[in-house]
Amino acid sequence: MNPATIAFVGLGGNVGDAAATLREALSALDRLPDTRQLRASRLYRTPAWGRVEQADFVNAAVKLETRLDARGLLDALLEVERQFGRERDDAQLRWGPRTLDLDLLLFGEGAIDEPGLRVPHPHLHERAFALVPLVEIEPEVVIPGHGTARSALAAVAARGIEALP
Ligand code: PH2
Ligand code: MG
Ligand code: MG
Repeated sequence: MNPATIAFVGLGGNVGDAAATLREALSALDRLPDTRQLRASRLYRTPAWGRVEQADFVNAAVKLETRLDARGLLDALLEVERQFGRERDDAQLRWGPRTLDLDLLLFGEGAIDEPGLRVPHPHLHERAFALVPLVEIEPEVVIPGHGTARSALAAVAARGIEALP
């Protein structure tokens, strides 16, 4: 049995009723094997980042304790994305609209750099839509190479991000 590891996952979506999708995805994450949810952020409405000509996103973050390894957790996240109708194919635009995006933000305290699996998420420290919910649940968590989540958020523009009621 693997040791228990703390992981943080970012959730996002901007197609259909993204708030409802994220709420259901949060409970799907809580049901993953050998995994339990320790904390979930509120849902936030966030302006699209990277490719701005698309609908606002809804974003959230969750803190998990898991006995899956990083690859096992990543595979489980991709499977949940598929269950929610996410299609990954060549036609999918980079940074384009999506029903549900689950990103492994942090896994334990270290860094991983393997094909398809990079932790910390390479853009985490520069994306307010990921940092705002992360700071809500764990402001002092360290993003390896970039200091705490709180200090990373202080260095980026976070305009237009609002918690949903
Ligand atoms: N995801 C992207 C690209 N841009 N912008 C916001 N606000 N939220 C996202 O989750 C997001 C994005 C690619 O994964
Ligand atoms: Mg993403
Ligand atoms: Mg993704």
